[in-house]
Amino acid sequence: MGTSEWISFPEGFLWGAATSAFQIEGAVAEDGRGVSIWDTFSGRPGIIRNGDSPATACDHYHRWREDISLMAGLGLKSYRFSPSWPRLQPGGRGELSAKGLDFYERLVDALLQAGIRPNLTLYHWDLPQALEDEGGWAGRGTPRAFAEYAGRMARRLGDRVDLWATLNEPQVAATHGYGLGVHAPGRREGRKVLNQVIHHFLLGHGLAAQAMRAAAPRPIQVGLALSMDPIWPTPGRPEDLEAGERHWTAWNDWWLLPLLKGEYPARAWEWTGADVPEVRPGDLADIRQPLDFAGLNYYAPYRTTADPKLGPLEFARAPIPEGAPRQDMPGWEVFPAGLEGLLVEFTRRYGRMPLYVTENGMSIRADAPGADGAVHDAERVAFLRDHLAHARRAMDRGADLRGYYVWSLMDNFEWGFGYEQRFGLVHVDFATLKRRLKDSAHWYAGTIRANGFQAPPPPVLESPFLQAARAR
Ligand code: IFM
Repeated sequence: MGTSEWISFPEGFLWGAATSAFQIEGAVAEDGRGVSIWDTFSGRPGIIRNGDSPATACDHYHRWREDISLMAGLGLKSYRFSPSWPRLQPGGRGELSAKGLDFYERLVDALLQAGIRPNLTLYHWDLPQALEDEGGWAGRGTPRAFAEYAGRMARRLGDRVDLWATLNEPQVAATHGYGLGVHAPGRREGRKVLNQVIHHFLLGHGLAAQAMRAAAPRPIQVGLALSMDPIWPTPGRPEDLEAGERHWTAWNDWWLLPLLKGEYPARAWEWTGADVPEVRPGDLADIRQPLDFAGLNYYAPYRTTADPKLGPLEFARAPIPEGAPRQDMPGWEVFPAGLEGLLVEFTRRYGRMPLYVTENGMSIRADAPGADGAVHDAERVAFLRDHLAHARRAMDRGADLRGYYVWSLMDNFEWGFGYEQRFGLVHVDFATLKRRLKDSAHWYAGTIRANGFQAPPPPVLESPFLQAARAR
């Protein structure tokens, strides 16, 4: 390594790691847990790689004490997790189940006792099947039920949990679940229904935020975790920049403008024509609730490129540049400057507001203990170091970044990829369920302790949007 510098973070920066219920808990039929769309979907033949079953996952439902000890050992300041909705409301409505509540209350109490601040995401994709049977997110019943659930949860846990996200990556839940059909519930709807699903996710967020604030016994912070398209058109190609700008309007603004301003982007609405969703009076006011923070999940850039064959709402992706590093998720390039670009670009377009990187991480399929018993994931160490270095520079450039969560605390059930893709700081042997800290976990623990790390200065790679804005 050439020259390197000390990169330090402000006092109180929230160092965390993240998981989600369906990916780690297991115990799918225990203590009255209901069925979620992911139980149904993953049970269909041929859906999950290698026929892997989520029934046990990391067995966190039984091993949560050990998992909290691991977190405490790492020195985590915060842990981002999601409760399982069907464990709390097996049919998606009504009183919260006593056993379900008991589990999450014990978890939260133990986190607090270990000095770890819980950051709770209410919806990480495990919709109760009973609600999908009524139409799921394509209908208005689901956002209403979600708000009712959110209010009940905030009433019960709002005295101890102060950081709440309504939804995780609703963009992915909508497109993959209701458009492409590769995530639960596996529907392949046309554009019109998909836009309605998106509208109902937004509505669900807004109704839930209101219900949570009304019900919480003390003030809580409410936001959501977004997977925006981290658009990075090819610098110096005006046609790509134009395509990228259109992509940003039609996709990122489609989610962000209703949330922040209570309106859909007018240009994109025109392009959408007859496929616009039904928006009832009052919906947009319900959607636009004060956001205490925005969570941004970042993995890989979207290199939008112009393609004259495509309509205004379609986007083409340029191939990953030759020789560029990749992670093991198919098509995911490693591009740390993209995180800086996203944080800076978000702030430039939507204004300065508290931000968290609610997910960032790298999958290495081959992670396994070596002869010395350790897991040497040097690439993940470099990945985390480089992304954090760029995130830190984004802070100097005006992004109000308050914390960072590694995806994931431990290897887990990676949806359609089953257990094949490993994102964890902690290695899980899925045969024995033994946990083992990887080298990246040790590196992260040292970083948290020192509130900084030694790294080569990150390259200056300005977002093409900003370059263009400057040139104007
Ligand atoms: O595992 C997922 C997570 O559930 C949502 N964000 C992306 C991660 C990696 O694919």
